[in-house]
Amino acid sequence: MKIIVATKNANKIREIREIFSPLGFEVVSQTEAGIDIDVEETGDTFEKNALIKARAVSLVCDDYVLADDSGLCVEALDGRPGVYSARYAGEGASDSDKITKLLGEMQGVDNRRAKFMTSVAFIMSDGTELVTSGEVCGRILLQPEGENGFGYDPVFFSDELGKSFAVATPEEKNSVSHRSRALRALYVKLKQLEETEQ
Ligand code: ITT
Repeated sequence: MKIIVATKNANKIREIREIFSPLGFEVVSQTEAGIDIDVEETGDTFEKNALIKARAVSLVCDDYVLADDSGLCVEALDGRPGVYSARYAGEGASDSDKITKLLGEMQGVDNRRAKFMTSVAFIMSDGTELVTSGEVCGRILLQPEGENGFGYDPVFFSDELGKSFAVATPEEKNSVSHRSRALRALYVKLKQLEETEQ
């Protein structure tokens, strides 16, 4: 099954491909599909924003479309940056700018608990919409550790892996990540749908 992924984030595409290709999906980015649209993420939840992105791309193609909206929710910051994770340090800010801002806000804060969250929206060619979510718990490190991954990975210490997501290999991150959990839940829903249609 061919799926167009409604994102401009190359790291998300890489991870979605790593997780979904072995399950038999052909993962094509919106850029590879020649779709050049910018969507304003006006929702106040990951679920709403994932649907906004998926619907916008679904309107201009006949293929199955998947969108991922995700972010880091820090307990001591009342869940921020949350849905604003990409824009936390301003439009166009680098990953290291975002990390610097986060570590600044977290200076002297004892409660470092945080979670990554993802909602995935999937739209089928007949218009059927499926939404699933995933999360992974951990804590914010005092300083960045590791070079792998992207975004906030260097300062996110995964409870389950016992290391930062940027020290973890891609396989290790994918074995527990918010994104892989949301995608696996989607896979289960797709299989159930397939079975009820047979
Ligand atoms: P699209 O909207 O085009 O998909 P985006 O990067 O703007 O790309 P989001 O609006 O979902 O995507 O923003 C999520 C931000 O949260 C992302 O830019 C990263 O900074 C961060 N993030 C999401 N998943 C992450 C992960 O697995 N590891 C580290 N940081 C992550």
